[in-house]
Amino acid sequence: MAPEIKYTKIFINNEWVGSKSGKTFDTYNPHDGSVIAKVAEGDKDDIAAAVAAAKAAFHRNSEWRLLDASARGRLLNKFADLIERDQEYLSSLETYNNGMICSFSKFMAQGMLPASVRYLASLADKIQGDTIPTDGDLFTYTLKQPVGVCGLILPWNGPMPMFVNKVCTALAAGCTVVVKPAEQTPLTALALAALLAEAGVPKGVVNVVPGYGHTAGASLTHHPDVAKISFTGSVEVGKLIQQAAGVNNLKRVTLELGGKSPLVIMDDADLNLAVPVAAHGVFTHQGQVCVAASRLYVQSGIYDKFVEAAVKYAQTLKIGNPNDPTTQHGPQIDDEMLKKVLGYVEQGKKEGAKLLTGGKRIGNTGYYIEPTVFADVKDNMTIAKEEIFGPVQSILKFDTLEEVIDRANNTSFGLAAGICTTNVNNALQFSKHVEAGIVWVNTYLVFGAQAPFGGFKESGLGREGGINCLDPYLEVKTVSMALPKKL
Ligand code: TXE
Repeated sequence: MAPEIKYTKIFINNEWVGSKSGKTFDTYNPHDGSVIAKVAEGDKDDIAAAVAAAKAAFHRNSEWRLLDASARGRLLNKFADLIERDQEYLSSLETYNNGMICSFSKFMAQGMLPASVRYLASLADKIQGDTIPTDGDLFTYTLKQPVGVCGLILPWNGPMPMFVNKVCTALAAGCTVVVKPAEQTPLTALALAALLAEAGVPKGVVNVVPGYGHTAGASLTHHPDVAKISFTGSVEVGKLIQQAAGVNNLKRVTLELGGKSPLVIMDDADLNLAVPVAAHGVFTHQGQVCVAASRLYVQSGIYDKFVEAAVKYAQTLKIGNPNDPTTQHGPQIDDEMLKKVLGYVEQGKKEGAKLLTGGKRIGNTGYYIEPTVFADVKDNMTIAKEEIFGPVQSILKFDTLEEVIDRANNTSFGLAAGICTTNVNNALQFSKHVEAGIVWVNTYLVFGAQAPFGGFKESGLGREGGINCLDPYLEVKTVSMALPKKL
């Protein structure tokens, strides 16, 4: 049964309002392409109202600024409790609006998201400065203070985790936020905002403005009262955001961008482990994952055997309605991405890669694509260079570890990497020399809020998660006080 759609408006000052223009946009169900709801379409004026609310909530005498740090932590813990309470609803809404298979959206709402929120909540009262032994008769210390109003721009591929991680990091640091969810997937962001209000977040601290990137998103990035932008999305838009920060008020910028992540399978790998790890790495969420293992390097000694097993594995994935708990492979997000991914498949064939399974659209309703495996892919082929963001496994052959490290690094991306090997030296060498923000050994796609996440090179700027994750949301202030005599 379809989940009830409770919220479709803009959320400002803990109230639901229509867009100032009166405009709405349709949001869709990727399973069948049907319209789910009309959502208020925010633009420049709505962003201005949301930023004004967030700015007022950040005033030094505001309820939010006067709250004890530990109280911010408790408030976030309450939010985690509410996510757990509403886990069924939230996961069904995510599946409905995003096409994420329900076993995955449930895993998030039940465990991963509350755990992340609780971790971030635990950091709220650990923000500490230093006392510093400066020369002379001075007492010097540092204060770490929230940077101010943060603009959080979200992608469609993980609407709930993106909202939860970005918002709770900013709130733990004491900032206020304006969130711009992706135009494809506004619904869970709105439902989560309602839970934050229920948890007791004062008005104006969290504001959510659904709308398009070039309008609402761009005005957030250009707004002079926004102190920081945290963005997850394409490299192209990431660059626009950094430019906007540069020509305006030098906003702080955190960017989580795309990838073309290499996974290396050594001759000595355990194939019973490596084949599913590689499939999980690229087919999870239909390949719509920034860290997708989209360049699969297999060593020559096991190449043929591996390719055969990889094809068989891809063919066993159960494709179907994402609401069915046994489904392993659901739809792509929309028609645009469907066409884009199928375009890459055609390009792969044209450039001489060997298509061994999949490669076609399934049916005519919804946006389903068969899990696809290409072998004999070469480094200079388009499918080995560009982010496909779809269920396409591209297998390349290599001979030595030295060679594969160079080839793995020969890209402008640097988000994730992986290696399957039973030789610890291979694992250590590869992990040291590969240019990537996260490296997995004999596993792939495992995350924890306790560990930093982010990319080298054009895959991003800064890190999210981990013990230092509040730092990008804080300014450091040095205070030096003259004393009659050194202490
Ligand atoms: O991303 P966009 P799209 C990659 C993936 C995908 C490609 C395009 O390869 O195929 O990007 O996806 C907002 N100013 N990733 O078009 O456009 C937009 O409204 C401010 C990787 O969906 O970058 C949305 O909220 N904001 C990725 C968000 O940016 C703007 C996740 C992302 O949209 C804007 C998604 C502008 N000028 C896509 N233009 C990952 N790293 O996980 C757009 N936006």
